[in-house]
Amino acid sequence: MITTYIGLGSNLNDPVQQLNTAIKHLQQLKHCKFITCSPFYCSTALLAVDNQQAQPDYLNAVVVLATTLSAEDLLLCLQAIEQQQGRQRNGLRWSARTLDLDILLYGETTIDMPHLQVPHPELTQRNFVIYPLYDVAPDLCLPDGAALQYLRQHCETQGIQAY
Ligand code: A4P
Ligand code: MG
Repeated sequence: MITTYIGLGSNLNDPVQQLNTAIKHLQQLKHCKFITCSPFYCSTALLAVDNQQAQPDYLNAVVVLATTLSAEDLLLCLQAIEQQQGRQRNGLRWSARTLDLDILLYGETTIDMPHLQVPHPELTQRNFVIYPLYDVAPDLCLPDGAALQYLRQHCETQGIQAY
């Protein structure tokens, strides 16, 4: 089985309930064993340069799964859960969302396809990913050798707080 780390994010329609519902869905995923979920963090919305419209704060967390699914099949399962929870895409980058599920890491595998990049390309830049990831895997190293402990010690501390 491959250990995979899933990033959860929500800033619409009761984010606490959205994350809790998503966790239930992840616990029921076929070919997956639910390992654990991080604490929740509240963070200021990071806006895209080309979509600067103000947004509500986000709730973020990380779930750990062990799976026999391929990374591509796992992505399809995650997108189905997003759909079930009313995710809408309006064409604008990084718009507010009921639920976003990203594959942060899939074992030690590096994937660079048009529709799937793993590790998630923004992982090392985002405190709302690094904080919860560190909580569930403090000894983890990324495929390029970067230690999560180093990322946690050096990442931005502004704009994030434990929920
Ligand atoms: N895709 C590629 N790699 C992956 C991956 N590792 N996991 C593709 C999941 N999907 C991946 O995603 C766009 C496309 O990314 C998908 O079609 C998939 O094939 P999307 O969910 O439709 O759109 P998105 O989430 O708006 O785009 P993107 O680029 O994934 O954005 P991010 O990185 O998810 O960032 N601020 C705070 N505080 N907290 C947040 O969680 N999230 C975002 C969105 C912006 N600001 C935030 C937060
Ligand atoms: Mg996404």
